[in-house]
Amino acid sequence: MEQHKIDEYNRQHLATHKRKFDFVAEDVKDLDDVLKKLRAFNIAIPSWALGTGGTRFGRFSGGGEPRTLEEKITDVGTIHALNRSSNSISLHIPWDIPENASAIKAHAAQYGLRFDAVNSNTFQDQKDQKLSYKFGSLHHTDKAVRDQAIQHNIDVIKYGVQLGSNALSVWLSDGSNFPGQLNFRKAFQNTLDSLQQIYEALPDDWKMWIEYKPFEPNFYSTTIGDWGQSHLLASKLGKKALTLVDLGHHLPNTNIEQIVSLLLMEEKLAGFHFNDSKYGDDDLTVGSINPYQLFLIFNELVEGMDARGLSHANGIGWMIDASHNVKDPIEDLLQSVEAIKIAYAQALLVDTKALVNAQLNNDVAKAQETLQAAYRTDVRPLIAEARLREGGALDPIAVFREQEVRKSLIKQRGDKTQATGL
Ligand code: RM4
Ligand code: MN
Ligand code: MN
Repeated sequence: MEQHKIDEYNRQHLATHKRKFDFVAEDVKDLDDVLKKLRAFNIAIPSWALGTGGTRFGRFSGGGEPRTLEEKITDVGTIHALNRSSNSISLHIPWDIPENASAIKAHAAQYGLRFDAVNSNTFQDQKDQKLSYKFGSLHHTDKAVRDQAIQHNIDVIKYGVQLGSNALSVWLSDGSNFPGQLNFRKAFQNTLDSLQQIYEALPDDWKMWIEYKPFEPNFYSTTIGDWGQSHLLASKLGKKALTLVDLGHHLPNTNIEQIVSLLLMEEKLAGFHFNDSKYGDDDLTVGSINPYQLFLIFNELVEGMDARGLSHANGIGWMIDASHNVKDPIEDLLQSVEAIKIAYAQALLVDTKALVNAQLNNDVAKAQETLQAAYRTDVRPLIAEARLREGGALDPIAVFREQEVRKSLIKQRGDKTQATGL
C-alpha cells in the first residue's frame, strides 16, 4: 500500500473529518492523553485469519488468499499501513513454519511488523506425525504421546526465539466426548506435568499463555475448560504462566468482564484473543454481535491496568482470533481492529471519579449513567484522528476498496488460492 495513496485519500476527506473530530473532541477532558494512548495501541493479527475460514461443511475462497507465510505477512503489512494499529503477527505452527527465520523477519520488518506470541498445535495430526492426538495430547494416558506433544511445544518456542517472539500460546483440544472416558484428576495431572516440562524450556523473558475453552471439539469435558482450571495450572507453574482469555470460550452469558478484572488483580491475565459470538466459539468479527460487552471488558481493563500501573499498549497481550467465511479477510480484520479501538476509546472516556463516587454511595443509577455516557459517545473521529497522526487512512476500508487491493491480489495470486489455517 503506497503511502501517497493514503495521504491523497486523507487530503480529500480532511474537512469532513475535522468537523466530526472537533465536535467530539470538545467534550474530551484529556484529549492529548487519549490520542496518545490510541496512537500507541496495537493489536496482533493471527496468521490463520488472512484466508477465508471454512466450517466443517465447506470452504469458499474469496480469491487472492495468501499462499505462503510471506504473502500473509504482506497482507498484515497492508492492514498495518491502512490502520497503523496492527504492528505484529502471531504464528500458528505448523500451519506457518518460518523455514528461514531471518528472511521472514526481514520481510516483516519492511512493513514495520514484529512477531507476537507463537501458537502450538496439538489438536490435529500432521502427515508425518508418529503418534495420534485423537485422544488428546498433553493430557494423554500414553506418555509417548505426551512426550511428542511436549517436544512440539518446545520446537515452537525455538521458532519463536528465532523470530523475536516472547510468548508461547497453548490451546489444547484435550477432553472427552463421553462420561467415563477420562479420569479428570489424572488428565489434569498429566497436563500439569507436561506443561511443567514445556515451562522449563521457556527463555527467561518469555511467558506461557494458557487458553481455556468449555467445549468443542470435545463435547463432554475439556481438560482446561474454564478460567479456574487455567488459573490453577498457571499458578502451579509459576510467574511466567498466565491465563489467556479468548472471548468466544465461555458458556453463553458468562460475565467475562468480571473474570478479566480478577485475573488482572492476581497478575495472571496474559491477554486476549478477540472475536465475537452469539452461541459458542463462533469466531465472528469483533464487536459485530455484542459491542457493549466489549466496552464493559475494556472498562475493567483500563481500571485494572491503571490500578497496577501497567502500560495499556503492552502490559498484556492483544490479539485477534477470528475465522470468518463470508467476508474479505482483510476488510474483516480492519473491522475487528476498529471495534477494539472503539471499545478502548470509550473506556478511556469513562468519568472515573464520578463512577467511583457513585459506587461508594451506592448510587446505582448514576453508575449506569456514567458508563453509558461513555459507551454512547461516537468516538470514531478520535480513532480516525489518532490513525491520521500515525500516517494511516482516515477510512481504511474505503481506501482498500478504492485502490482495488483485492483485485490486484487475485491477479497476482490467482482466484483459487487457499491459505493454511482452519
Ligand atoms: C481454538 C482456539 C485457539 C486457536 C484455534 C485455531 O478454538 O481459539 O486459540 O488457535 O482455535
Ligand atoms: Mn483462541
Ligand atoms: Mn477458539
